[in-house]
Amino acid sequence: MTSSAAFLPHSSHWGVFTARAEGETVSVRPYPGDPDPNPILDNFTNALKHRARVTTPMVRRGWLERGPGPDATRGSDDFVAMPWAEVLDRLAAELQRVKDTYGNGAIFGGSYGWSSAGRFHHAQSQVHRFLNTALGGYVRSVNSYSAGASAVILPHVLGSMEEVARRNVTWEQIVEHSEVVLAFGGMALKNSRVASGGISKHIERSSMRDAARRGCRFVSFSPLKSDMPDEAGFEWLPVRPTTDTALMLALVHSLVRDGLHDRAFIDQYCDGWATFEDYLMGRADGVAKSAEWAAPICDIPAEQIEALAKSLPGKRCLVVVAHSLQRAEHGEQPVWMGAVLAAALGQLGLPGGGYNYALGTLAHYGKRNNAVPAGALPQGSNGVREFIPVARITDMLLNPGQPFDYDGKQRNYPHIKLAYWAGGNPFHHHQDLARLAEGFRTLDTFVVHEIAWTATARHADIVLPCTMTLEREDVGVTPTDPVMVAMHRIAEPHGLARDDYDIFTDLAERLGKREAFTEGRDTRQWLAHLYERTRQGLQDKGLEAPSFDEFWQRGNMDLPIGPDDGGLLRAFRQDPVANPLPTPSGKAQISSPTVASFGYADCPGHPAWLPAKEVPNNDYPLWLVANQPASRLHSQLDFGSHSQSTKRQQREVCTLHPAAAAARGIAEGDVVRLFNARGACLASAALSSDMRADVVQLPTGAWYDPVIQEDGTPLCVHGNPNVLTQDVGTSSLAQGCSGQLGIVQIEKFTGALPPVRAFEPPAAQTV
Ligand SMILES: Nc1nc2c(c(=O)[nH]1)N[C@H]1C(S)=C(S)[C@@H](COP(=O)(O)OP(=O)(O)OC[C@H]3O[C@@H](n4cnc5c(=O)[nH]c(N)nc54)[C@H](O)[C@@H]3O)O[C@H]1N2
Ligand SMILES: Nc1nc2c(c(=O)[nH]1)N[C@H]1C(S)=C(S)[C@@H](COP(=O)(O)OP(=O)(O)OC[C@H]3O[C@@H](n4cnc5c(=O)[nH]c(N)nc54)[C@H](O)[C@@H]3O)O[C@H]1N2
Ligand SMILES: [Mo]
Repeated sequence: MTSSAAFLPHSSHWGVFTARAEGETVSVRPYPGDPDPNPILDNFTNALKHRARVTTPMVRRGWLERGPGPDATRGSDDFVAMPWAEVLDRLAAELQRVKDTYGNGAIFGGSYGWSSAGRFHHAQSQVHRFLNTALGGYVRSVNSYSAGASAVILPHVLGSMEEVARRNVTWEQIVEHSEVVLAFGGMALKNSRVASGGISKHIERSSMRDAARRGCRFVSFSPLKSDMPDEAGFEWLPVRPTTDTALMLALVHSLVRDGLHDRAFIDQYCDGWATFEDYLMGRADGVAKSAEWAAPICDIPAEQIEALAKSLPGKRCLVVVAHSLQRAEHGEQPVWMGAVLAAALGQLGLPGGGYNYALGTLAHYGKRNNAVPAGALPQGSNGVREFIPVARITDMLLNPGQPFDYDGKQRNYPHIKLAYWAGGNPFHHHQDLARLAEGFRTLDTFVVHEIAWTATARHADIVLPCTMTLEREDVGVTPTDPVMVAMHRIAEPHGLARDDYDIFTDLAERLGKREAFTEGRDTRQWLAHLYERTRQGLQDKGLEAPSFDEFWQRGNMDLPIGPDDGGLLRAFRQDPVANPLPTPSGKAQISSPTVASFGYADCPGHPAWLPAKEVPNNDYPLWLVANQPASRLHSQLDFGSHSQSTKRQQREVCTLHPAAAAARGIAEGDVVRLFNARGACLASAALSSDMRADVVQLPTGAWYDPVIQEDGTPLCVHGNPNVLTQDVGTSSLAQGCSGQLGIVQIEKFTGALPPVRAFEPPAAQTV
């Protein structure tokens, strides 16, 4: 039992902390050494016993009465409470039925999502391990919503996305060396205060301040001024969304025209420059990608582009491209072009210079890596080879058997009968939610483990209540933070909630595979087993290596950190023969014969300006920027007190320019309706002149709460932008998520304001 007196250590994706539960409330204190704690921690304070929690296993009435099968009432049906033993019997039988009738290739366990920070109760790892060890495999998903395009393009150009983002330029180097930081998509503190697995010290704000004080010049290219903190003392270039590649091309054009590009560097370290230069200078297509050419495309004056280009040569210059730019049509292009810009300046691999994809978007980047490893739950081996790029979920559900392109190969969508989700919220992360709901209605059975009644849980057939992180023990550690946390249990599980691990153990038992799933370990034994990897690493280095019990008693433990060595790009720069890049030429691919050989018109063999298909028009004249929320992580704990404190009239707040508002008779605080052909949502309007006038910004994460409009499309009364976003891949190459941007019209909402019911459980629960 937990003593209510002591504050005990715990960790979350938004920071390390200590906490104490008293009745329904939790008091939270950030890690004492954290200079800039994340206010998202406050979302824990009222979460434990919130009415939105799932308290008992629930089964959808239609599934119970009519059995498994496609069902149009999924998402609007009632639920029936069922005892654990009975629901697990039925679920085990259904898993066995689907496997026996259709094979493992009919089970989707993609289960994308961030779940919670502990390494053992990492829900995705748990569900994957269960499906592998107890059933023999499942159709998986590859890549992420975060970096769907960059994960595929970067290995063709420089090396793996993780290497280029995470073992590269550090904040220490920026403070010491950088003279110019060109940040495409900005470097918003709201984003860099989050890291998967938890972080103990948030240093981005002070690093930008210190670098700026030394004289480092920060330039933020973004539709929103708020994407970089004042501490950076930055210049703001409000580029038109989706057009950064044109802007970067123009910068390089200006350098090449004036002979200011670093030819010696290009000759020694780059492959395929000539092909690219033919395109850049217009020798290939008759169009020079000059500043005059780019200016009307990206809405930045040509003189400003020219002046910026001229100011860069000879300076220690770092190019940064945010994840957001590649979460859009042709998202591969700015990621590739950022690398080419840094190469043209001869900066790749220099301390504080070159190209660090995604630096500033997450607290993982710009940090040194730990010198000792951390354990991870082994996932077993998967007997199914088929996969989908993660954001093609609806395409898969609606088009079984149909072909799709991916990274040079054509594949076919599998025919899925059962989907199993634990630790993710597709009705948060996916685009075109009406279409997603249609996809889920084709299933025989949809199983979800959740802590709360998200829209995903509401669309499921079997909803199993699981513990939230505060209700269980775990080990918190991430490779880019030196503090390892013994995550103590802060409170008893709410209602009948159980750990994902215990649920899967009991299901594995029913399938005759308990031992294969558990390896005979209970939770504490697994924690000690995972910890052993780190303890061994400490011992191998001749460092103090406390036993698990001692670590557990101490609560927090400092791990040794590795050198600030610049990773693969620095090693390559120092000795390109001994340390070639993992590309076909061993050099930076300015153009790529491999990508060219795929023959994709939407992703040619060198970075290119390719206009998006969905751009503002007469009906929907504004860009929607659907970016990450400041007040929570994605949709997690949207009912938490910090997230709630930022809502107005219970709705999410959207921000638009005073000119756009005035033209529509919209005033600060009005409830507005954002709409396009796919659907609509309500939000409370805030006005800001620190943004482009053709943009309306609505963050993701308000829980989907639909009512059906007259034309049959959904109106989310709470403010979820994914009713509006389009569900298309970034290109045939990566098929990544392109949900960052959309097109909308906006009007003052004058009807009777519908209540927000997102946090009301769908049916009376019996506990
Ligand atoms: N329009 C638009 N859409 C986007 C984006 C965008 O920029 N624009 N960004 C995308 C990006 S980058 C991402 S990463 C995704 C994020 O998408 P997700 O990762 O799916 O979002 P989360 O809200 O973090 O979902 C985690 C879920 O796990 C649940 N959970 C927490 N702990 C546990 C646990 O221990 N067990 C179980 N079973 N469940 C648990 C939480 O309650 C929550 O519902 O969204 C993407 N969607
Ligand atoms: N508080 C908080 N922090 C988070 C998260 C969260 O949910 N909440 N999620 C985390 C996750 S999983 C990820 S992957 C990262 C995501 O990191 P990002 O994807 O980089 O974050 P976003 O906030 O979606 O986008 C950053 C900014 O890019 C700008 N932008 C959009 N389109 C364009 C464009 O075409 N050109 C230019 N130049 N700028 C553009 C927008 O103004 C936006 O504010 O954030 C992480 N950090
Ligand atoms: Mo992400």
